[in-house]
Amino acid sequence: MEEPRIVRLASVTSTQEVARGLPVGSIVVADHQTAGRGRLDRRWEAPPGSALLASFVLEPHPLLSLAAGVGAAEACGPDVRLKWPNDLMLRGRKLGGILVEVSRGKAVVGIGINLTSAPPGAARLGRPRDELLERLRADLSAWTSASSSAILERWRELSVTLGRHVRVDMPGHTFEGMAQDIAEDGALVVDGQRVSAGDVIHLRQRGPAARFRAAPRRSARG
Ligand code: BT5
Repeated sequence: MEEPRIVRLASVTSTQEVARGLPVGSIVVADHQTAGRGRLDRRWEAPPGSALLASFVLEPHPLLSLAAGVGAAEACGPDVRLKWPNDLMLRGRKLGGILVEVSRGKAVVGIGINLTSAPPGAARLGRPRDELLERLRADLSAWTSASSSAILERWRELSVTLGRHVRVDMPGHTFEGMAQDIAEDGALVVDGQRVSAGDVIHLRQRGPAARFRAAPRRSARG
């Protein structure tokens, strides 16, 4: 069996492209991406050397996207929260993003986190890259082997989306409603409707005190 590899690159189109050819357990890290990708064919932009840009090759898992979000949020630190599906948020601003791509029995989880600079309106973490990469490795590995109920419970605690009035943008369909819960399969439940792909926009801000408070603990279901 092919051994997992850690590939460090100065520049690459996208770490996702290199990672998809490597065995499970491999990691690709780059200083710079010339064609960094977000979800839904969007771009991920970061000046050279300013961000953690990494792709992890993992076993597929039904709640991989949520598990990766929880692991990445915990690796970043106690103030980092999750906006559905798995934007990393710091004090109401986007700190990082996660792109999960599954093909041929492997999942490639791409994570971009702003460290020393961020686009206007976004946040940055100001932590050394290699130390954060080590934490990410450990936290992703722990959360991708956790039970579904543990992943869902922790995601609910870290979420800044639940309890918010949101606009849901799906291909060909937009509606507004209350983000009520996350379903067992990771879909967001908005006014009773399941949303499993697309974007949500938070419509009304909570008060300033509530915004920086940890989400209340919810008990695990079932
Ligand atoms: C994401 O997409 O948030 C997933 C981003 C994943 C990036 C990593 S980097 C390593 C790996 N290799 C890749 O090629 N990709 C992964 P999405 O939710 O679609 O958000 C994309 C949107 O975020 C863009 O349309 C911009 O509005 C915004 N954006 C772009 N660069 C950003 C940055 N550095 N910080 C904050 N927001 C950014």
